This record gives sequence, C-alpha cells and structure tokens, in this order.
Amino acid sequence: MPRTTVYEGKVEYLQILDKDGNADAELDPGLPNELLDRMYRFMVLGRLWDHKCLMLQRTGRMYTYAPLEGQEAISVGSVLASKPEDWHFPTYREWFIYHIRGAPLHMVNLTWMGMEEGMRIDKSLRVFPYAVPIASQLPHAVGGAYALRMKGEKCACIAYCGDGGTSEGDFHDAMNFAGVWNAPCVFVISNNQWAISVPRKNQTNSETLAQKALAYGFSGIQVDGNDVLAVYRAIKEAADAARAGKGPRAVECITYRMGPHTTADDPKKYRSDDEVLYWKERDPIKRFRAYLEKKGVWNEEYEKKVHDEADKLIEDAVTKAEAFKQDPKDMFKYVYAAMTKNLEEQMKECFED
Ligand SMILES: Cc1ncc(C[n+]2csc(CCOP(=O)(O)OP(=O)(O)O)c2C)c(N)n1
Ligand SMILES: [Mg+2]
Repeated sequence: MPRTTVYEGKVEYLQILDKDGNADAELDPGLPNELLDRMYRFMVLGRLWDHKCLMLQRTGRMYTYAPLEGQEAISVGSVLASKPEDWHFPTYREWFIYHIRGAPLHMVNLTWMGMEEGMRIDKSLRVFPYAVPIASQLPHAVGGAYALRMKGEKCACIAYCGDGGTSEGDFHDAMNFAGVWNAPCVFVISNNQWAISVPRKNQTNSETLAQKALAYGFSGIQVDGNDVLAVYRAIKEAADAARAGKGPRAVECITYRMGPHTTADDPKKYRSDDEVLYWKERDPIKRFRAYLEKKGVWNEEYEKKVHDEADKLIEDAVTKAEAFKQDPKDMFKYVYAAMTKNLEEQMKECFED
C-alpha cells in the first residue's frame, strides 16, 4: 500500500484594519456610515462603562467583576453582524452583548451587584444568561441550534468561549456534535492570551485554536479580534452560512485582556509591562477611530458627543441599578418551579415572625 496524505487542513487569518487604522482596500466591507457610527458608539460606551464598573467595585458598590477592556471589538462586531433572529450564548466577559442586543444598560450592572434579576432578559432579544462554568454554554448552543432547525427556524446560534475554554470537555463535545449534526452554530473563541494566570501556550500545543474545528469536520478562521471590521466580516460570513444550512464554523479572535481577569486578580504577578504595552498599541478603539477619521466620519466634536452621550447613559444605569429593590422572598420561591412544603415553612418563619 502506498503511503498517501489523507487529510490536509488550512486556517486563514483575516485582518482588515492594521494597528494604525489603515484598511485593506479589497477586504474593507464598505459598511454604511450609520453602521460605522453605531459600532464606534458601542465600543466607546463599552469601554467607559467598564471603567465605571471597576470604580464601583473598588468603592464597594459592586461585587466581583470581569473587565472587558481591550475586547470590545468582539462583542460589538459579532452582535452587529448577527440578525435579530439569531441567538447568542455569551460568557461572563461578553456581558456587553446584552445591551448591544437591546437590553437596558442597568440590567448587567444588576447582575454584577449580585442580583440575578439582571439576567431576566426579554426573550425576544435571544440572548441566553451568561455562563460562568467555563464552556458550559457551548453544548447549550449546539442543542439550541439543533432544536431551532427542527422547528423550521432559519437562524444561527452564536456561542462564545475563551482560549482557556477550548481545553474543556464541553468545548469538544459541542464541536463534535455541531459537526455531526451540521448544526447552524458559530463558535467565537475570544483568545485573549490568558486564562487567569495560565498563558495560551500552556493551554494547547496547537498552532491555532481555530484549527480545532478541522478535527470536527468544519472550517475555522483566525481573525484580528482587535479589528472590528475583521470580526464583523468573519462572523457575518459564518452566521450567513449557518442560516443557509452550510453547518458550523469557528472564528478565533486574537485579542488581549488589558485589565485583570476579574477584580479578584492581580495580573502584574504573571505578565510583563512590555506585553501590555505591545497590546495597548493595538487597541481596537484607537485604530477604529483612526479609520473613521480617514473616512471623514470622526472629528473632535463627534468624539465629545459620543462621550457625553455615553456618560449620561452610564449615570442613568448606575442610578437605576442602585435603586433596584430585591424581594428577599425570591430566594425561597425560585429554588424549584414550585415551592416545597419545607421551603414554604422556612419562608413563613423568616417573614412572619
Ligand atoms: C468549569 C470551570 N472550571 C474552572 C473555572 C474557574 N475559572 C474561571 S475563569 C477561568 C479562566 C477562563 O479563561 P478563558 O476561557 O481564557 O476566558 P477569559 O477569562 O480569559 O475570558 C477559570 C479557570 C470555572 N469558572 N469553570
Ligand atoms: Mg482567556
């Protein structure tokens, strides 16, 4: 028997905007100014809101919080590339997705303030509650995609995980079933180089995370995750393909978490200032702003308008979140679909004495 090659795979890399905001003329999707404006407003709002949440946590007005800074282009590019009929299955770091999909800004603040009511999202927005157990949302997305197709709905299920998430069994179970079922799924891997203090190189010996898809029989692409146009384009193509019955795809977004893993972490203990500086120069907002300026969409006056508007929204969201009243009886009421006799007795004891 001759020795032959039975399989050869490839993974493309996509970047449209370089770090200084110069666009590749052939790859630039030529989005209308109205959409570019929405992208920029959301990215700035995400960044400012992130800074506000950190301050709230540091002053005891919010509990443990997972910062977004540096990764805004992924949430914004991905949601704006999707359609209202698509579903999103975020991780704890993609909390901004809820607002981009249309949820009031204060809802996510509520969750980080320890109030689960924040995840009581209008079902028509089609976003699952975010998952903290790593990668556990991926099998949900594949099951959802399979079920929605059975119901005759033409939509994509867009599921997110981090670089660390790709080492979880749930990631591989989900990818395998998505491939076997040709499920309309898009796996967005936010490769921010670190899983708390574990670097990407200790996570897997694979050259890319996108190539994991090849083993499960579908394609994977790697994109510059700090380039909102590249994220938008790759996810739009993947979601369009999923809706058209062409099966799943993986999109690995190369990015960097600029802040701590959560407010309980000190990244100075495990990464160098030089590394942080390298990524600061590749900031997603700075480069998109430069692109918009070259197109004549951005100027100082516009910047001020965008910031003023964001500041107002943030102040309003904090006021609403802090004024929110919880009903302590809920902790008894929603343990099960219906309260057990035991729980009823405990609730009575707590509130009627
Ligand atoms: C199943 C499970 N194991 C461990 C943890 C603890 N944990 C929380 S975040 C995290 C790292 C995740 O890293 P990554 O997937 O790269 O996402 P990132 O936080 O970088 O966005 C770990 C191990 C968890 N939440 N769930
Ligand atoms: Mg990570």
